[in-house]
Amino acid sequence: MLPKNVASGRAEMTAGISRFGGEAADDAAEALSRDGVVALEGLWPAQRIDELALALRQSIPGAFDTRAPLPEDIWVVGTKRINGLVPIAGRMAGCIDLLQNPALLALLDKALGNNWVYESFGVISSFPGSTVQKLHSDSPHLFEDKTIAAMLPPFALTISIPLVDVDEVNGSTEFLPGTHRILQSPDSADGSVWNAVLRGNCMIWDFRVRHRGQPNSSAEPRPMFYATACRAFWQDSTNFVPDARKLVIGRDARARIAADRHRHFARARPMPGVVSAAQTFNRLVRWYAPRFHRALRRLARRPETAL
Ligand SMILES: O=C(O)CCC(=O)C(=O)O
Repeated sequence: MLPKNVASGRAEMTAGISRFGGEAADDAAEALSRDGVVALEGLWPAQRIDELALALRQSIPGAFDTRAPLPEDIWVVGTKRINGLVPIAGRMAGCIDLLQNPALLALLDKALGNNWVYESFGVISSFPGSTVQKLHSDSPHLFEDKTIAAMLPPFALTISIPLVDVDEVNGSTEFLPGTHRILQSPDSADGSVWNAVLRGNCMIWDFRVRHRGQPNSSAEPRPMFYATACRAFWQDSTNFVPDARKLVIGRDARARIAADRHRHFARARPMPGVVSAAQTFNRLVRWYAPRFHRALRRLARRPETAL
């Protein structure tokens, strides 16, 4: 592998994950196709990431502190590791700007075609003392019993955006490059690579590539946002229950989506509010108390004069 020098765009002979600056979408897409993982660097100012980290700490303290209660949509995924969904609304509305970064969008367009969609948005935190994760892919291959599966272009990508600088002490994500092109992936981590990731950079990987989170040996949590982007025919039924609210975008954040990029957020659901609560109540009454529901409807339809 020949990671690029971000400043010059020239290839460098250093081992690790290929790294690219914002203008190199073509080269980054090529490396992603070859290795199954790339790093994009300098996408956001570190200060912006710090602001969003603070907003997350206020909204979901459990993403930073094991003693804080975890909201319903956050679950434990290993020793001292959590993964969960984060609504993009209110304090977290600014996350919508992360997902619209031009360099990121250019790479996603190249890798997934023009009609890709965001599928989920959340946070993965590893806490002090977390141990190494099991090697895994984020999803099995499509058509996994056919040789062609390993030749197919990506159908889904994970974008990870660390909220703190990540290094060998607090634990980066480790990859086996090229394993998205193998049907029977190895269980050994021989030949794995990893990079330190500074705030403002992100890693993008193919759902099929083998990877794992390294242990967090520091005294601080290591939270990172993640988003899934995928082709429009696919949805993540491996990691979520069918009715999970994988991508929630409030009105405030929705108003910040560029007109020509709305299609990528087509799967987003609104924040639960009075209307959705009334719809849920209506559905529950219809299913579990149909006679009462019919009576309510009759009452609602009665002409005003009869009241
Ligand atoms: O924590 C990490 O570095 C990677 C996490 C991961 O791959 C996962 O939870 O599926």
